Amino acid sequence: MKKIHIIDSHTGGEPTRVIIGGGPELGNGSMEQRLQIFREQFDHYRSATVCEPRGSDVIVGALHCESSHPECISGVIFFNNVGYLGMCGHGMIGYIVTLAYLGKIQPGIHKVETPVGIVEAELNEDFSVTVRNVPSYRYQAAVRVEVPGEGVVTGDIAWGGNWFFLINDHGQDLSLKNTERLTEYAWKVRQALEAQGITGENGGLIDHIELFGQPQSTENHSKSFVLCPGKAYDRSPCGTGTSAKLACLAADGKLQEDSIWHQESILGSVFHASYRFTDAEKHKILPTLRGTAFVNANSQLILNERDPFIWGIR
Ligand code: PYC
Repeated sequence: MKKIHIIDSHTGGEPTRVIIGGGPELGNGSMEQRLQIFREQFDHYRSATVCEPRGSDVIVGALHCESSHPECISGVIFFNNVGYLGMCGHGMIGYIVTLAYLGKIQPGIHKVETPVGIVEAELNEDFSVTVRNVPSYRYQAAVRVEVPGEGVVTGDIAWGGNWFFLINDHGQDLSLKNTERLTEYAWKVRQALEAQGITGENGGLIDHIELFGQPQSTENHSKSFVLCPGKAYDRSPCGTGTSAKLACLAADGKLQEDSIWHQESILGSVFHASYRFTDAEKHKILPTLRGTAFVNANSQLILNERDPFIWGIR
């Protein structure tokens, strides 16, 4: 019987399941190269870890790897119920808290290699985590898409480590009791973007849809509902989505460098975010996100050869 050692945590309500041992052997290449091997040869480890019956559509998995990059303490590959993520903000916060729980790191700044670049994460003394995400930018503003049954929807396309379509004007009630309708609406937008060939730069698939509205708390600036690639909604404010949001705010001149943006999730959990431009042309930003995660399980997945669903329900 094979065993996979996992640590579960949640970041603002959104779960992360880190594979610490017993995962696939992907070699010594870059995280980008290892992601390709993971996807092509070991995808059954992804489904065994996050899909039913051991997991659920909501769980984001993270494979902990040694990095061959001299600056990095480790590497990580994020995945979900349908595939792989370039970066994951809530997942990185959960990953860092997991490494701290295991005694592998102390408070301070740590560099981690991801398939889309090196991310700097600071474990703070209060055990919150500050993530300096990959360069983010708005690719296109005010893109119109005809959504069957919903009419024309206008949104921005932005990169925050994944591709997002960000919608302010949607007429939907952003509340927890309305998540079924929000999911239906956002999924229709996603399908319409794909059907109409609307993509991120270089044909990048837009697989995250973000709706923004008024926050519950007056301390926050905005509330979001984020639909993830596998149709589950993010319980956290979504780190890469908040990065994409900052890129749009910066491009519109609505948020100054170093000002703190409080992004509230559909649950009411919050990320504190800010940015700096990467270049004099102000084309890209470097976003910073701060949030907190809690470890809530340390366990082993058991893979029994007699189990017809040994590799998950795929
Ligand atoms: O926090 O970046 C994020 C994220 C992406 C998908 C789920 N969470």
